[in-house]
Formats: sequence, structure tokens, C-alpha cells
Amino acid sequence: MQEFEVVVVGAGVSGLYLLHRLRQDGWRVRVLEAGSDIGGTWYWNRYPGLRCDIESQQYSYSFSEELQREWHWTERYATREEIQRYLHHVAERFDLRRDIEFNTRVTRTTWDDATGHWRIERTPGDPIRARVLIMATGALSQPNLPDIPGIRDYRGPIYHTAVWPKEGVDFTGLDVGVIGTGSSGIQVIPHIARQARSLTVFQRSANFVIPSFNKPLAADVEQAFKDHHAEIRETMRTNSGGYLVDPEPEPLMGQPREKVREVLEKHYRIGGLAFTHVYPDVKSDRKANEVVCEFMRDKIRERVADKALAEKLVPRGFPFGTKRLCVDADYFETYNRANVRLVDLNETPFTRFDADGVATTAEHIKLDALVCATGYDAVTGALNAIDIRGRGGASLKEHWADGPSTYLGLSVAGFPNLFNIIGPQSPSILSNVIVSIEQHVEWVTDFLKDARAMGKTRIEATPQAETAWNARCAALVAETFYPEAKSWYMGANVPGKPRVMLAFVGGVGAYRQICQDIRKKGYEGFRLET
Ligand code: N01
Repeated sequence: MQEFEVVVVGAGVSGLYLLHRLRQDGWRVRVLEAGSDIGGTWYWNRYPGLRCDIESQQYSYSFSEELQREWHWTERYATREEIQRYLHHVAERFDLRRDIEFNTRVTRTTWDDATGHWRIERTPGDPIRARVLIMATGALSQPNLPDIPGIRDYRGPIYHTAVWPKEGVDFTGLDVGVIGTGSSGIQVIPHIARQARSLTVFQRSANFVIPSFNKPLAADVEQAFKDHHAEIRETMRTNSGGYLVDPEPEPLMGQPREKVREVLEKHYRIGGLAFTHVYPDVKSDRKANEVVCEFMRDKIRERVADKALAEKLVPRGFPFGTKRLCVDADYFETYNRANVRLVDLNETPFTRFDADGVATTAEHIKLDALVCATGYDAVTGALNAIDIRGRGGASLKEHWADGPSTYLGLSVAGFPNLFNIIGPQSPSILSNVIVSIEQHVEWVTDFLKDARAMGKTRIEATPQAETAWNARCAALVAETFYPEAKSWYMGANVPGKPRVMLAFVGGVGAYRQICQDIRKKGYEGFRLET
């Protein structure tokens, strides 16, 4: 059986950096990738309108001084195409492709305790084995398909935003339906509306949305980032979200109403996710949170001409910040077009699909094409899609039947020499994920080097450390508003998925410090064996 020291699953942003670091450290590595190219979520997601909602310069690797200096981003928010060009540049620059096996899906991995190896089954191809297995399968990579009665009877094409056809889709002259109004939906809807004869948007939950105010990246802005990147990157690594924010020094409560409105307006005009962090008390004070909710609702009312329609698009029933803020371009204005209509599924739910379209409790809607912008079985979905078997044949999926249970989001007791990059109970999904990825990759590769220097070949989290981490994650989340929202953060979007917060909510800076301290204490909470 072919053998490697380390096998990495996934050639997205995590897998590429892992490969670079592991090779630098002298390990014999193989990356297995299901797609035909690098990019991970940026490879599979190709829907029109797709951009990253973190600013381009911040959504880039920081590990190489030269890479940062030489790469030129053209816009404030990068398109999917530009991100892919960047990742291709990275792959060429660091000569990564030669150790990546494309079109190879990992189906099952089994720990062999007698030899201290992972047996990795893939299709196509024979099994291979490795001492260390690193899952770089991504947090948002397992599409969530809606299970609506009769959907299999529908004869038109069904597209999912997460696995868009390579050749693109032409909606010209078609009657199109879109299910879903999260980040993907709000990006794709304006584009489809401009092409289609008619567009019906099926909305289950309205979302808070802020404009991106995207624009070409000005030369002086680009240069300032490059000139000060050491300080900027340090700020991003040590703050809460891993991206730049400009919070007000004083809490919202206690400020005059007019002043608050002025400040919110100023930050709204800047646009983007930083708006989540304007006032420090919005995450903890219900009244402060409601002020921001109402400000954002008014913005929707300003953008949508039909007042009754605007009220349907206004989010209610969950605090601001408990679902990911969506970043748009022309989303609400799209509803001012004559060819676009909204079906509020709370008023008129789906009853059944048939060959020609879908019926709700109020009507039948003929559809030539259906787009599911219904998101992901996030964070645990891609890991549970692989049959991962630890010591004694224990199944990771079964271990997580009531929700993820990990040490640091990276490691699981009973699953030696297995690491999950940006896994559940790490800050990944609440952060600028590339900052979380770099931190995980660096910490894990340092760990492997340290273990080698100590002559240790087996690394495993202790059950006690895992239990304590679960308790720590749960205690932190209990102090927040997150559990109040039916969000994908909480697993609420996938029927049957345990309703548990999927992330460590303490922020990237605090998390980094915890990981650093554990390393300083000789990898406290891990058992190391020869
Ligand atoms: O997925 P989502 P997404 N019937 O889960 C609805 C990142 N991202 O792909 O809210 C009817 O947010 C669902 O309704 P509800 C970003 O982190 C980033 O849009 O569950 N509706 C919701 O409206 C983001 O948060 C970028 O009630 C159904 C929508 O489908 C994350 O990915 C771009 C349904 C799904 O929204 C996920 O975003 C895109 C059903 N059965 C994504 N099932 C950028 O960087 C689901 N829905 C810009």
C-alpha cells in the first residue's frame, strides 16, 4: 500500500497552505482533492454575482511577505474569479500542484491502532496509508438540499449555488425560482433577475443585509495595506473576528438617539461586515441590539418601493448579529423590478413540487428552472460525509450524534493523529476564515514538528480535555444571543441536525492565546506516545 507521512484531504485555502508548510518541514505529503482543480469552496461555487464578503486584501494569506507584496487585488471585494486567480498564483509560486491528486474523493478513513496508521480509502484508486491525517475539507462545502415534497418529480433543471455548473447557466427568457435568501441568495438574485423573464424568490427568513459599496481598490489604499501589513495582520490575528473593524469607544446605550443614528449611518455608508462591530454593547444589551435592528429595518424600507413588500423583507425574531450579516449589491432594489416577486413561505408554505413547478398553499407557480441557494450542512457536514473510524472502529459521525465534541476544534479523543482544520468548536465560521486557517495550519504543523523532535509518533486529545473544551464552548455561547436564532451557526438549517453552536464564540484572538498557552505547557490535554 502506498504510504505517506501526512495525507491532507482538500486542496482549498487550508489544504494549499498545509501542503506548503508540511513540505517545508520535510514531511512526505499527499493532498487528495475531489475537484479537478484547487480552490475548495471557490472551486465549486461559481454562481453569478459571487464575491467574498471580506475585503480582498484581508482575505489573503499573510504567511509570505513576498506574496503579499507582489499580489495586486483590483477591487475592494474580490470576485470568485479573482480569488481563483490568486490561489492559482499561490499554487504556481510554491509549486504545490505536484503533490495534489485531483478528482479523488476520500470515502472512508480507518485508524489502525496496531501499526499507528490511517488507512485512507478513495475513489478512484486503491487505499493509501499515512501516519497523520489532516482534514482540510472546509466549513462550507457540503451543500444543503431542500427536502420539499415532490421535488424529485420536478422536470426542470435544479441548480445549487454551492455546486454551480462550470459552463454557467443562461436564464434568458425563463421563469426562474430561487429558494433561499442568505449570503448566496442575495448575491445571485440580482443577476438572475436581470436575465430571466420572471424571477420568484421563495423566502423562509428575511435577513439583515448591508451594501458592500464595492469599488476598484485605490492605489493608495493598496499601498497603505502593504506598507503597514505587519501591524494590520497583527490586529487581525488578535481581535475578535479576524478582520478590520472600527468600533465606537462608548456603548450605544446612554448616547443621544440622534448621535446614535448619525454614527450608525456613518458606518453603514462604509458598508460590509465591520458594521456588526460598531457598538460594543450590541452583542450583550438587548435594547442596544434592537436599536441596530430597527436602523437596519429602516434601510430596507428606504430601498424597497412597495411598502407592504418591504415589510416582508424586514427581518424579525432574532437579534442582530446572531445570523451572518449579508453583504449585497442591489439586492433590495431588485424587488423594485417588474419581473421579480417574493413568496413569503411563512404566509404561504410550499405544498408540493410537480413536473412543471411548485405549489404553495395559495397558488401554483410554473418554473423553467429552480435555483437552491439553500446553503450548507456547515462545518460538520463535510467531515460526516466521510466514514471516519477511530480507535476500535468508533465512528466520528456517531461520536457527534448530539453535536460536535472536540478539543480545540482540532482534535477528538479516540481519533489519534487526526486534525480538523477550522473544525467545529473553533472560531472559523465567525471569523475571517483565512486568519483562522493560517492559525490552525501553523499550530498543527508546529505540533507535528515538536512531536517529531520529542520522538513521539502518536498524538491524541484526552477525553478529559475534550469534555472541558465542550463545557468551555457551551459556557461562552450561553452568554450570547446566538442560541436565539434559527441559524446555520446553530445547525438549525438542516432538518435533524443537533441544535448546537458550531463555533467557539470567544474570538480569534482569545482562541489563538489559548492554543499558544497549550503549546507552552507541552501540549496540555494531549497524550503523546512513541
Ligand atoms: O446559506 P444560508 P448561504 N426551504 O444557510 C433558506 C458564506 N457565504 O449559502 O434562514 C426554504 O445562509 C434559508 O432559510 P433560513 C457566509 O458565511 C459567503 O447563503 O434557514 N428555504 C436561507 O435563507 C454565509 O453565511 C459569501 O430560514 C430554505 C437560505 O436558504 C454562508 O456561506 C457568499 C430551505 C440559506 O442561507 C452560507 O450562505 C455566500 C428550505 N428547505 C456564502 N433550506 C460571501 O463571501 C434553506 N433555506 C459573499
